[in-house]
Amino acid sequence: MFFTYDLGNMKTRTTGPNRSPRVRFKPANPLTSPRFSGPTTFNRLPYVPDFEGKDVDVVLLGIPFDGGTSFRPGSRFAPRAVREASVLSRNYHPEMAVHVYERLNVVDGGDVSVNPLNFQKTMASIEAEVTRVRRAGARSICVGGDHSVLLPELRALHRTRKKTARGEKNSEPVLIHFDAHTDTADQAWGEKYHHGTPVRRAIEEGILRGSRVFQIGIRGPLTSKDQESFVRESGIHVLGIDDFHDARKYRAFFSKLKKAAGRSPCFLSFDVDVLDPAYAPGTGTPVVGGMTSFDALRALRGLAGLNIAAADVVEVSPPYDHAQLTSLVGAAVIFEILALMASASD
Ligand SMILES: [Mn+2]
Repeated sequence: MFFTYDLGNMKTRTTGPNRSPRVRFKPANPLTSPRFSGPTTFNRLPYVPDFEGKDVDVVLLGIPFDGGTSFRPGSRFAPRAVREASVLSRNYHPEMAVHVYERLNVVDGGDVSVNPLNFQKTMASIEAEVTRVRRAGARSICVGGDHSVLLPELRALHRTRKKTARGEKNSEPVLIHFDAHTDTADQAWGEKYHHGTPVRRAIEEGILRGSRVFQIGIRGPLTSKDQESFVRESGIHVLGIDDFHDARKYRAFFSKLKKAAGRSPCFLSFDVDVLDPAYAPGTGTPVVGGMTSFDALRALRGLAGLNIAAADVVEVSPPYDHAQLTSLVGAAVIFEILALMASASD
């Protein structure tokens, strides 16, 4: 017998206020096809690269690109490794009391076509693909790739923002950024674009306001004190790792973030190096003294109710991983993001 998706779940149903029939895409059922069988897609979801017109809510995209790395390469292999780790993903999130696939049509949209020898062409391709997802009325969750992929994703979010009656773009986006680093560096070897610069470049391009950026888990050491000046001058909010472990400062930061975000579209960018290398060793630029996996999941769950419009999970580097530790983190974070999106949808 050949592997099949659980087509019984893909029946046409009547849901929602407009009672439109919706095709449901669901993960393959592990009780009929074991988790180690069949094609390896994100969360064992159907592979649907032509997702337009299918009433899809979320498209998972791989970005197998590490041409922006300044130290350890290898994140080009992350989409494949995270897909493999994600076969253990499940459906129901008990802590948030949400069944993801009862609320959302989710598919694996495949990989963005990258050019490993051409940074700018790859950036353009990422922007085009995320734009395609958004024009199809869906949200994107991209699995990098190194963190340079964030900039074209933010460009796509900016390009597809809805306009107000007066023709202005409304609801300024908020960036919620989990990372060990602020990613506000300037040049490296004379190059403006690499995985340490996407937040700075987005602010300089005017597609993101510094005061709408909330960074969590940041820690040193830094190359020089100057590295802090861009963050300070642009008004970025930082919850450094010491304050992350101070309950009062933690609560104050998240309440400030939620107040600022309101119903605005939020971009959630999760760099796995926010975790201590003990929990996520397979990453491009490890920094000791980070948070645990549980700390990260708890912080993500604290974002329930926000309008997560797009997200990414970046900097998993499988060649430096052991026993799939880091890939499993990547897969777990994807599920948390899906649960956040599901809990905020009606
Ligand atoms: Mn980063």
